Amino acid sequence: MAQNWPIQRIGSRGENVRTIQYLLRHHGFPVGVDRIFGPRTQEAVRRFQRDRGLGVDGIVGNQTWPALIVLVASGSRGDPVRAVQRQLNARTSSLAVDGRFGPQTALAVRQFQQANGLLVDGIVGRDTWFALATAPTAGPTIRRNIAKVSQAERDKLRNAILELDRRTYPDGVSFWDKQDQIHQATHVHGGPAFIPWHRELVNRYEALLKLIDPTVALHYWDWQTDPRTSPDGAGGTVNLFSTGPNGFMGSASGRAGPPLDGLDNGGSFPGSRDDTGNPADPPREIRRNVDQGAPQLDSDAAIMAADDGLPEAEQWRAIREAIEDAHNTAHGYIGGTIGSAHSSFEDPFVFLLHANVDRLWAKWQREPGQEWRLDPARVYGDEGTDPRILENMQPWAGGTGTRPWAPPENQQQSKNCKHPTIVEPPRYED
Ligand SMILES: [Cu+2]
Repeated sequence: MAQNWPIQRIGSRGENVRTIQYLLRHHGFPVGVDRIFGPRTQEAVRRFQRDRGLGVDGIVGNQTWPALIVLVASGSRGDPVRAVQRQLNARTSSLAVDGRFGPQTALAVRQFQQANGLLVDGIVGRDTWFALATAPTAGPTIRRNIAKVSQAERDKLRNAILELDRRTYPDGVSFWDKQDQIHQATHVHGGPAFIPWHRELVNRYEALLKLIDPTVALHYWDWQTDPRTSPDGAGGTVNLFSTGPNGFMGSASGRAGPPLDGLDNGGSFPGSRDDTGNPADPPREIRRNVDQGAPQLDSDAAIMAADDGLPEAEQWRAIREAIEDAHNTAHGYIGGTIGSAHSSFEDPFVFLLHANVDRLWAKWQREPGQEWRLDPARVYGDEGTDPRILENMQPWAGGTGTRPWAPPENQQQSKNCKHPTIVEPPRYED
């Protein structure tokens, strides 16, 4: 198969330029790594081409790309690994760009290979380099009100959600079914870790969605609105519980059904997860029992005011309790599968709800004049020394036996609620 590598020349910018700069450095042609293909990069390319007996034109295309790339695999070190880590981060990963090809990088490479239909071997050879140079990269992720984005955007999200059930971890559990297993293995409700733990869950889920489609974002349901008639911002309304193969989240009452019908066992108990206890089997049924009207819960402004007048050390506890309370009401309002903490992550709608939980935390963190709420040492106030804040988050730290974060894959990642990737709020548009 002829590979048409993306042509990079003077004036080009972006991740591929940075990759070329890293690779030039690796081959002994030092150049700044700044993502801009300027005269110095051009000159380094010319010298590289002369050195390799290639046509000397200062342009990186089908001739020069294959000469620049090197095999990168577990144990590799240096600039080529940095190039791979940067490319992966431009999609979905949040790897440390440390030039060391360890287990996290290997996992990210395998996920990228899986998402792009490549041989899944965790080795960055020619085909994987080519895919890294050509597969779409993610734009900045901004989570928006799901009723106010375009129909095409909702369709894209739905498609990615469904596709996650077709990709599996090494234990045979699909990326989608894994979410329920994670939630069941880890009980963090009603305490200081509830909101940060769910931020990690939501971020990781969005990263999986981006493996399928790098342009997708995990938008949120504004729980002040009836999800059947949520204002679209243009004078109309959107039914988030639209049904049929081209619908969004399926029915608001009874079994969700199409388009989510592939995610449950059609309502039948035999062979369901509830019957076999096997997380790889679908749950019996995704059910809804949405109440009349909109949920009866505090306005965003009232939630944001929950900590007013309190000393800094006590503000976090007040706000997290107010958010969790409203969240509990929202779960009960949707009812059915989401109405029970035990089964709520069997229904994809839960992520739209939890993106809203996270949005409110982010909103509070970004209130003007309150920069301390972005500081890991201060954001949790007097709960900052609570063991539940300080212990590494499970199951990703490998402590619950949940694969692939436990043996035999051992892809554990240790971070607690103060980790910068937890405290730094994702971007939301109100
Ligand atoms: Cu919840």
